[in-house]
Amino acid sequence: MGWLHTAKFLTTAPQLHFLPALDVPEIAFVGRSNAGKSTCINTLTQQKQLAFASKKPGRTQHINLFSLGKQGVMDAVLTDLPGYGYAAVPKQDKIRWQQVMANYLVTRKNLMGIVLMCDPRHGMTELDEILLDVIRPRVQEGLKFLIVLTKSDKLTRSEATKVLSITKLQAGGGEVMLFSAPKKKGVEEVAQLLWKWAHPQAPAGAEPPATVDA
Ligand SMILES: Nc1nc2c(ncn2[C@@H]2O[C@H](COP(=O)(O)OP(=O)(O)O)[C@@H](O)[C@H]2O)c(=O)[nH]1
Ligand SMILES: [Mg+2]
Repeated sequence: MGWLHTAKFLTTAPQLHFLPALDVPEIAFVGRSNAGKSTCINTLTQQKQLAFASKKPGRTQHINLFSLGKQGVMDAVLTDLPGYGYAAVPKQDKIRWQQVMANYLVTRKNLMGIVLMCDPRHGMTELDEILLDVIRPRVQEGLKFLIVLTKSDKLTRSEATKVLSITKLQAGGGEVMLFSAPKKKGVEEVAQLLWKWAHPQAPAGAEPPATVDA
């Protein structure tokens, strides 16, 4: 079983200060509503109930944590942050949520990587750019950063090549990967990268982080 398949719901909280302090590496998933974040997390972890856990009443605007690790030994945590930019959300709630998210991204101690999900048909939106500005100082201090271009099955080959090179210019030192849930494109590449982030000391080939069952 692949490392990401070990994901289990750990806890949920409305704000950073309700989260337990942890000393394992934490990787946060962020993105606009409808960018494909839940689908991506489900595909990577091969577990439908994870994003379901984040959809339970009262949890959609929460920070949801999932533990990772074999034999029940937690060695990393995935964080699902609520999507932003959903037009129907009242303005006060939007502002409140932006503050919760910025607070988490700037001050969460064990946060070591951020995965930004982006629908390549819309490209990087203004809210994505604001998020990049918020995390830039931490990225410059070594925080890992990956932009996942979701739904790549909806692009032609030349569109995909173009959006990949444009997004690489915008990524400010982060990596960019094309992803498609139905085509299983990029699943293995993203899984490998996240495993390397969480296990920087591991020798090459120490663990096969396969996510796709052979
Ligand atoms: N064609 C295609 N559709 C996708 C893909 N990922 C997500 N979607 C669709 O995009 C919509 C939003 O996906 P969802 O995962 O709920 O986005 P979230 O709001 O960011 O969690 C749904 O209709 C998904 O079926 C993908 O890789 N390919
Ligand atoms: Mg979702």
